[in-house]
Amino acid sequence: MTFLGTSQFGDISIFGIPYDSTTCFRPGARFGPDGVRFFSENLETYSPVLNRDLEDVNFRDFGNVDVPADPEGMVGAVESFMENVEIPIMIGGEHSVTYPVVKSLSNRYGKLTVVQFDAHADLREEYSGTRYSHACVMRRVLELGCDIIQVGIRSGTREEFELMKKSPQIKYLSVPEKLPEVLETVKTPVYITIDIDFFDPAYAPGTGTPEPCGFSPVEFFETIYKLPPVELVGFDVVEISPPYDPSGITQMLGAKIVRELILKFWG
Ligand SMILES: [Mn+2]
Repeated sequence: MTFLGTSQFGDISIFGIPYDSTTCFRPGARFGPDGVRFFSENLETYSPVLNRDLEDVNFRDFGNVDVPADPEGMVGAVESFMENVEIPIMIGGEHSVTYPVVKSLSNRYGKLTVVQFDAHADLREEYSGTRYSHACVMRRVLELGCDIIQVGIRSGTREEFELMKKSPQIKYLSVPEKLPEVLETVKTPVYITIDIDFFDPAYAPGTGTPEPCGFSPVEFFETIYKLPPVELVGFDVVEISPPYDPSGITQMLGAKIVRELILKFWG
């Protein structure tokens, strides 16, 4: 199965990374890519808000990357896969899978700005014995020299929140509304990573570590529609866990995010 409306060619490449080996609480995100593809079938290709249609966009679905269970092996496998990808649209998998994608892009483009929609800071130096845990992903991204705009973070350690305040590379937005204005001043290529737990668990219950007091899909999409025309070099949606999503609404939200972001930037 491929993502809704997929054509045979194009520089925009959807792929999944079915990986959740470092998940600390409840695994299941490995089923995210195929779950999002399945629910995408229930979406229209046309976006009434954007007045654009996926049928007018050339993009491919490469299927899923074959990744080993060990974190270093996963990073290596995704990095080699990325050599054949022009514009990555990645469906996770747990959040650790964002690192090798951003690493490949930062080797290609130099300095990047990474916009992170997430409930958790993901800035730990190490977690459960690995530096590549999903709880460390943005710390690793920071080490690549990227600037990070963190949106909606409401969970983390005291040390993580102190790092958010003191690091000149990090800008923290407690609410998404300010993002369009902040992105106006960004001169580097931009990558967007969306951890589905950014949303309130009421809207996105199907995730490994749900965190109360999150945001609504309406708040998110209103922000996305207002974004300035930055040089977007890729994006991902991660941490969707179908086993905890019996109604399918989280996977459906993931599919809609993919459609709207493609149409907003490449439609
Ligand atoms: Mn995360």
